[in-house]
Amino acid sequence: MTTLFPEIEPFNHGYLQVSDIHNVYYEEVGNPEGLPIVFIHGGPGGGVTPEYRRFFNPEKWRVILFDQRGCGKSTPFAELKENTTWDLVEDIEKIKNHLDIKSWSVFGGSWGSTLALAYGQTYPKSCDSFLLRGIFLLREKELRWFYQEGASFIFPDEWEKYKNVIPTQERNDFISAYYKRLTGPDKNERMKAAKAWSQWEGSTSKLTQDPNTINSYGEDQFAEAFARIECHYFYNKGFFKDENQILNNIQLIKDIPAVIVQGRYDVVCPVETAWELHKKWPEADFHIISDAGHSAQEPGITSKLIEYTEKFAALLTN
Ligand code: STX
Repeated sequence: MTTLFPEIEPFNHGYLQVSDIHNVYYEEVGNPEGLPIVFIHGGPGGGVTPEYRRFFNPEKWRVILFDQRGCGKSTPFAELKENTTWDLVEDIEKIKNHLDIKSWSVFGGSWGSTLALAYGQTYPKSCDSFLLRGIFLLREKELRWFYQEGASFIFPDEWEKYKNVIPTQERNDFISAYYKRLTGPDKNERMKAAKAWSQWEGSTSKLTQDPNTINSYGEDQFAEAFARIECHYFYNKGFFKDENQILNNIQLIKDIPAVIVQGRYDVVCPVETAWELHKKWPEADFHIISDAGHSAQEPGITSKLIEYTEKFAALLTN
């Protein structure tokens, strides 16, 4: 099993103004002369953490990580205005151009896989390879599974806490009920909803529940951005015109080297979606990790991802 590379500090960081109101934080780690790769975090609204820098051999890769609009160190915090999938796709291309990069590899898990694919299909010539994990395509059945009924059957104890924030008469549509509270004027209501929403995800992300993960998802700052931004994207169906848009456009990227890594016991983004993607994209390598849930920190998933950052570094160097 391969584990994360050692802790590392950025050699460069900054802000890029991407709209009248939004400034996006980015950082670069590794080798300034190395192969460029962009890290696309999850949520939406999750932000980057120092651990995400460590999937990449720092001698081979120049890694660019950034906080998507409204989260992490990006400003304004938890802002939902001018915050859509297509805004983020443009931000990625703007960061690439700002850093004078011609093309780069794209690494993303969960919502990061959704955004990586949306970006790749918009700017295929910008992409050297794709490393995708815990596939999420934001379709109705995926949202329904996690936020309405399905995952609730596996984690009924955790579900109860998520459910109880919403009065019985509104429980036929949890996403709308949460949206109302997360965007409402009452700060207490907003934070209560934000914590319950975030901790539901924190308590279901790993094969074995980890109290530290659950607590960190429940921290005020993190929960507010994560819950508000996620719910805003899901309430708006990811701003896709057609929920099958990504699956129906794989031909745009099919010849770009790619790998899909998926935990068998992923309860947040069940393997069914990765399987459908694999069927539409047989050219991409496909790995189901037999003893893993959703998180990138699952040992089998971390190991497979690093195997591929090494493999693609060699492939792209020749
Ligand atoms: N959202 C799944 C997702 O993208 C439905 C996600 N879940 N947790 C995360 O992202 C973080 C690890 C970024 C907090």
